[in-house]
Amino acid sequence: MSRPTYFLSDLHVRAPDDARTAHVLRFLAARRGEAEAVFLVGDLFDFWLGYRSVLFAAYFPLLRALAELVESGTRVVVFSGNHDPDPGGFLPTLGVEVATGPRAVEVQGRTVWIEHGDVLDPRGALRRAICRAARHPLAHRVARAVHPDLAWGLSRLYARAHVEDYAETLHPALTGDYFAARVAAGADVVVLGHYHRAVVHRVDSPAGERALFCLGDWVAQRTFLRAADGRFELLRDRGPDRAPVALPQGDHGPPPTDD
Ligand SMILES: [Mn+2]
Repeated sequence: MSRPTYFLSDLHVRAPDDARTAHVLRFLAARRGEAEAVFLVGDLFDFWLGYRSVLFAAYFPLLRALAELVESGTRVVVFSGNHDPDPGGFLPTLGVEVATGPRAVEVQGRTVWIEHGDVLDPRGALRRAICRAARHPLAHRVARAVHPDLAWGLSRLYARAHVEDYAETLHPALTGDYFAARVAAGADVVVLGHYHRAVVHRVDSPAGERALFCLGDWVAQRTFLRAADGRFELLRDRGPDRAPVALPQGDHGPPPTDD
């Protein structure tokens, strides 16, 4: 029997030691030797620039956790997001694979289409334009010309001004036309990050179940997708002492009480 594979996104890790980072590090540590693969589907870092010779010190615990996961025999794939559009050359030195665009992968006999989702955001042309600009190599060159300490300080201002709106449900264009097009192109399962909503959208077809999952986040949702024994389930982490709970069909925001 194959080991489970995991997908999570929008961890938005920023501090070396806050509660969010602690949850992420605990989750990744528990995957050592347990997971076949872990796909981190964008915005793993709240702010990251792929400098040639500099790393942000706040990310040392997270980078160490990724390296330890690789060393345990787990495949680790990091997708770029609109907060970390320029992965740079360091992550591959840890044995981490980097994807700067969509990827189709085979997981437990299913074809899984994975992308962060920012450049197809149906909520507005301006949002898409900003995300496309953030992914342009010239933007990365300009940003890397700023002193790293200054860039880090500016990114913290941006983070403070940027609060997720969990009231907004997923746009029907994603579960409609976008999903249909991906399935027509051969996907059995479609995985998106970026929207911070935890979405389970399963559709029965004559060829078998097809599903779209939006991964939620680790800012307020603590959600992840697990593929085990051929079954894909979106789960909510509830800490080290309680089993995660599976989310039902639907579009979910954070639970009412934080635990
Ligand atoms: Mn994003």
